[in-house]
Amino acid sequence: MAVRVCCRGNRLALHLLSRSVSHSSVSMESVDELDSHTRALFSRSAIGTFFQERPLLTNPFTQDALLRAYLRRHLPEQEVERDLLRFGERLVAEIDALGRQCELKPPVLQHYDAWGRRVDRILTCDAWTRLKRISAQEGLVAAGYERTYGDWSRVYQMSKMYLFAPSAGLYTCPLAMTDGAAKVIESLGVPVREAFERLTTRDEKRFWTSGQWMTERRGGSDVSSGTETVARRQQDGWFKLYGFKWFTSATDADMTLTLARITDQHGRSTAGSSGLSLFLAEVWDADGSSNGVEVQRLKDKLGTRQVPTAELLLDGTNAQLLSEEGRGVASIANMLTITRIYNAVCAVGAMRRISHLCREYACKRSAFGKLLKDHALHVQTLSRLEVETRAAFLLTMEVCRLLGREENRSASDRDTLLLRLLTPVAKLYTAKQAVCVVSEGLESFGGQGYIEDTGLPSMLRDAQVLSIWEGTTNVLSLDVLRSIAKSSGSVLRAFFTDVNERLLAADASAALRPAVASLCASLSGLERFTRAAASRPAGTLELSARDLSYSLARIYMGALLVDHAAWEKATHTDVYAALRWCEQDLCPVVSGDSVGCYDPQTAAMDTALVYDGLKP
Ligand code: UCC
Repeated sequence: MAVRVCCRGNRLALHLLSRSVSHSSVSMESVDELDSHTRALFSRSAIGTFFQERPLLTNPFTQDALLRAYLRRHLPEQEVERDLLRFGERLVAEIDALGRQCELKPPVLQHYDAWGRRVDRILTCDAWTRLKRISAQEGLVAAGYERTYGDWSRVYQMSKMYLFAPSAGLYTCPLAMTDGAAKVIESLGVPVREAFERLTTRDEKRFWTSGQWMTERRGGSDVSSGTETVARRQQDGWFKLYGFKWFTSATDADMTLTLARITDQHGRSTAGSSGLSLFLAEVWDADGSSNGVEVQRLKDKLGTRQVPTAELLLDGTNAQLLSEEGRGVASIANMLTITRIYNAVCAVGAMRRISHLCREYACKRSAFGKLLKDHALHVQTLSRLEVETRAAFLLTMEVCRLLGREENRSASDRDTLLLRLLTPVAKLYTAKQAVCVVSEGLESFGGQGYIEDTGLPSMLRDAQVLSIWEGTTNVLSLDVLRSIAKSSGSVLRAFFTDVNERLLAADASAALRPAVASLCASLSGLERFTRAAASRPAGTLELSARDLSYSLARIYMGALLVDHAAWEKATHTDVYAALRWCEQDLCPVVSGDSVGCYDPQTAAMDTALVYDGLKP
C-alpha cells in the first residue's frame, strides 16, 4: 500500500515539476508546492523514479556467434547443438545462481567439534555440493573420456566447460584437477580402476573429485627443489606420507595426486627432480575421518573465494605409488597439461561472459542523450574486447582439438608437437588477456563495475588467478623453451609449417590479404630470430622467453582467425576480426631484439633500474 501511495505521489510530483520548469518565473506558492512534492519524490523510501536496468544473462550458447559457427564448421552434430542449447538454458535458470551463492558463502574450516575433538572439516555451501552433482550429471569430465565424438570429443567437452565456467563459482577448479588426475591414471596405465571410474563417471553418487597437492613452502614454482614431503614404504607396498603442503586447492576433494620423496631404510632420500615420485591418496577414510591429513588453515585469497584452499599437514597419509620411482614430475606433467588447458578455457569463458554482459548493458544504458551502443567510442572499445576474445577462443579450441586427436590416437607427429608447444602458450597468453578484457569490461559499466553486489568485481578477482596458478607467465615461458629444447627445435618447425599452410590456404581471399601479409612478415622475422638465437650468448633465449611466447601466441591466433575467416561460410565480421588482430605487433620478440632487449648488457641495466635507490 505504501508503495502505491509513493508512486502516485511521484507521478504528481513529476507532473508539477515539468509544469514548473516550463515557466520562467516561479511564485513562492509554487516553490512550496514544488518543495513538498520533491520531498514526496525523494524522501524516506521514495528515492526517485529512475532505476538502471541491469545486464541480463540469456542463453550463452545462443548468444555466441563464434562458438556456434566453429561447431557448425567442425562438429555439426545435431545432438551436440541440442545438448549445448539445453545446457545454456540450465546455466541461466539454475547454475548461474549457484555460482553466485558459492561466492557469497565461502567455505569455512571447522577445526573442532562441539565436544572438543579435532575434526578439521571443510564446510562448503549447498550450492557447491549441487555443482558437484550437476558436473557429474552433465558429464563435464566424463565427456572427455567417453570419446563419443572421436577426435572432436575434447572440443565438445570443452565447449560445454567454457559455457559452464563463468557461471560455476570456480567449480571448474576441482573439475580441472579431476580431469588431470584421470588423464595421469589413464596415461600411466596403472591399476587404480576404481579411482579412474569414479573420476570419469556421470553417476553423481559415485563421482569423485581430485586435488593436486604440489606446492610446498619452499616450492611454489620450483617443485623439484622445494618438495620436502617424504614417503615411507610400508610392508604391504603402500606408503605413508609426511610433509606440509602449502597450497592445496579444492581441498574438499575425495582423492588427490601428490609428490613426495621415497626414503630408504635410513630415512635418506634423493634431492631434486629425480627424487620425486607421484602418489595417489584418498583424502577421507571410510568413516569420514581424514587419512592422516590435518587442515592447518584455509587461505585468505584475493579471489577464488568459492574454492577451499588449504595448508595441510600430512602426518602418515596412506598413499599408493603411481609413477615409477623418481618420475614424479614427468608423470604429473600430464595433469599440468590438462589443468593448463582448463585455465585457458576458463580464461576465454570469462572474456566471453564479460563481453556479452557489456554489449547487453550497452543496449539499455543511456548517457549523454543516447544509448551506450550508439556511442562509437564505446562500441570501439567493446569491439577490441571482442577481437581479443575471438583470438583466445580459437587458440584454446585448437589446443583442445589437438588433445582430442592425441587421445583418440589419430594425432600426427605435427599435432603432438603442436600440442606440447601450444599448451603453455595458450595458458600464459589467454590468462593475461582475461585480466585485461575483464578489467576493461568492468570499466564499461562505469561505477557499477566496481560494486560488489552486481557480481562484476568477483570476475576480475577470479581472472587474476589465471596468470598465477598452474604456472606463472614466466614459468610457462620457460616451459615453452623447455619444449623447444627437448624436441631439438621440432616444435618450432611444426609451428612454422602449420602456420605457413594455413596462410597459403587463406591467400586466395583478397579481403584477408593485409592480414596474411602481416602474418607472413612476422613469421619470417620469428624464424630468423629463432635460427640466430642458437648462436647468441647464453641467457639470450631466457631473456627473450616471454616475448617469444607472446609472438607464438599472436601469430598462431592470427593464423587461426584468418583460417576461420577464409571458411566459405565465414561472415564479414570474421574477416574484420582477423584484420584488426593482425594490425598489432604480432612479433614482439623481433621488435624487442631490434632495440637490444635481450643483449647481456641490457640485463645489467634492468638490474640497475630495478634496484635503483634500494638501501641495504
Ligand atoms: O596446484 C595448484 C592449484 C590447483 C588448482 C588447479 C585448477 C586449475 C584450473 C583452472 C581453471 C579455473 S597451483 C600449482 C601448480 N604448480 C605448477 O604449475 C608448477 C609450476 N612449475 C613448473 O611447471 C616447473 O617448470 C616444473 C615443476 C615442471 C619444473 O620441474 P623440474 O623437475 O625442475 O623440470 P625438468 O627437470 O625440466 O622436468 C622434469 C621432467 C622432464 O621429463 P624427462 O625427465 O623425461 O626429461 C620434463 O620434460 O618433467 C617433464 N616436464 C614436462 N613434460 C616438465 N614440464 C613438462 C610439461 N609441461 N609437459 C611435459
